[in-house]
Amino acid sequence: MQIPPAAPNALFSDAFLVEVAWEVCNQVGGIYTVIRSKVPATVPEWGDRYCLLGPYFANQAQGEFESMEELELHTASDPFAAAVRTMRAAGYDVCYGTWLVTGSPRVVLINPFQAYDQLGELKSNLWQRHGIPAPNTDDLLHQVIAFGHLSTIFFQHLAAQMPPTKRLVGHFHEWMTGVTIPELRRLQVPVHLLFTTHATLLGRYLAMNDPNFYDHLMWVNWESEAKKFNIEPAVRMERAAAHGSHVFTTVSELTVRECIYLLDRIPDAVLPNGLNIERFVALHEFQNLHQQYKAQIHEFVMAHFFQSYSFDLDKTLYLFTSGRYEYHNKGFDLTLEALARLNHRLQKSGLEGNVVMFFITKRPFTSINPQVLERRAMLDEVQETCRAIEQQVGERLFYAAAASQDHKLPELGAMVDDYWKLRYRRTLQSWKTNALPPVITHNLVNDQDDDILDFMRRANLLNHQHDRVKMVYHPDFVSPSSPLLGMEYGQFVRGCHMGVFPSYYEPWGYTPLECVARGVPAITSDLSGFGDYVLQTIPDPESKGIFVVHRQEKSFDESAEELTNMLWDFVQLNRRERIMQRNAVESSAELFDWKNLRVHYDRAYALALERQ
Ligand code: G6P
Ligand code: 1S3
Repeated sequence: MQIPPAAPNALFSDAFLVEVAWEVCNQVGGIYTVIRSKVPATVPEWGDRYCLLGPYFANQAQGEFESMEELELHTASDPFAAAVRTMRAAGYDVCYGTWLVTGSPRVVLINPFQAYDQLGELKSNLWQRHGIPAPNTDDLLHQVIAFGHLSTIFFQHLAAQMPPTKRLVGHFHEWMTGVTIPELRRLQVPVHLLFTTHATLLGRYLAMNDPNFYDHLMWVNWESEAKKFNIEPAVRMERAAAHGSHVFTTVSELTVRECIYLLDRIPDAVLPNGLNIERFVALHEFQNLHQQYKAQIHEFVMAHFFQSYSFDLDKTLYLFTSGRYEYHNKGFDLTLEALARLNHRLQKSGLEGNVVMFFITKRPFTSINPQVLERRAMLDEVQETCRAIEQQVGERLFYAAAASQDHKLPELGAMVDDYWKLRYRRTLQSWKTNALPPVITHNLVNDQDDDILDFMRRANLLNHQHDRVKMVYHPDFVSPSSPLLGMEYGQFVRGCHMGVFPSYYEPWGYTPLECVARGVPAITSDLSGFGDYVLQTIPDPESKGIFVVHRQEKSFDESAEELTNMLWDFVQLNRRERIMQRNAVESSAELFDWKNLRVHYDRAYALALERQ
């Protein structure tokens, strides 16, 4: 992989950096992962000269943020603390402390609601000074405007606290924080400004609504489209930030195209996303974890399917996709089509084994399907009965062995009490059913109008016994407190065999990278920033277990066939080959470590410091 030369560190020794994001101590989506995972690589470079800034939301900050003691704040000598003190003296409610994540960075959080009484004036200023309209009905916009105003004040105070020989860099992520940029320019506050867009707002809307988005991109009239989708204020904020910053960046070459056509500015740099990769000293450890978490998934699968029919778990592969519910953008449509084709091929072939495919996403639901819960509870009952029998037989066998004269293994069935024999039979009798295993684990609010379910019904992919590809649509994120898949998302990923993410629109896309970081092979697409980056930087990515479906200038059918072939090849690997492939995936994870990718940020900061 080509890594650009590092910017000389001396460049930054006289600079302070504030990184501003809506998702600091406030998890919403992918930007949280960017900011949080980058901290351990940023802090060693910037040290005490680095601070994050975000909005304060009490519920979200709880557990993420630790406030600095008053006494410590009063005596702290850094300019961030000094700016917080002067803001407080001016009557503002500003928190200063530590973000409780690896790297423990300093963080300033400002409650946007304290400026709500000035919203009328702030909106009118926005319109008059920057031509940004703001309706009365959108509360997110209100929060953004209020936070933008308070962040501007923070930067004014901070700039005033900077020693004369020191320089200040402000790095703003996404349109929600970008509204500060044109104000800082208007007020001529001495800050070197960077703006990073992680996706253009309009691009996402257009991609969701236009099947030929990439062909039409060059001809889009941003203003009329923004009005059509009712997102004009946010789009204007995004444009103002992109045009007002000294250095404008985005996360992938794909988003560069959107920036050019939808924001009318060519980004100065691309800042690819990384992760904080933690590798085990012993290679077999991550393989053991796969085995351990796969056993947990086995339990779910037994509960879900075995009441209706059973299959050999040792010959079952677990595939999954996950992410925001954007049926077309996330490539759920392509994945389903390929799975239907794979099912057909497997049925025709003489190959053994099954595939269980998990769709992990978030949809409004009323409850977990009681049938699914009941299946789980009944499996627990089967397990409890087996354990009781095991214990009874174990104790009696031990006694019989110690007392034995003839060294023969006694009849084990005779060692079980009638009570447990009957309970075993009763449990198993009520365990079996003729009903098919449900394809969805929860009761959706609107089950009649769901694209994933629609496809499964149309394609008759409904978990029949003869289906070789089984479906589990789990419309909620995986969490340790769930009674179904009670595990962390990362553990679930480790337990699976492959992640499938052939997105149509994906500025970067962390999901395949999260697989790679855990040594799990992944499928991505050349329309996702990550896939595009892989194609450009990794020779022969397939040998590293990273597969890129070609979607650029390909029809849906062609891409579906390519994806089917990838899955087909994967299901034919034997265990040894899968283990070797996982080793290869895991060994390539380091390429995506922030320790290597941070250099792109360094170069952007160096450029911003050159520009005034
Ligand atoms: C890991 C474990 C092995 C296990 C294998 C199963 O490598 O260390 O003990 O046999 O996983 O791999 P599979 O791809 O069949 O789940
Ligand atoms: C965006 O979050 P999203 O899921 O709305 O930013 C992420 C981080 O850069 C990126 O991975 C993703 O593709 C974008 O879409």
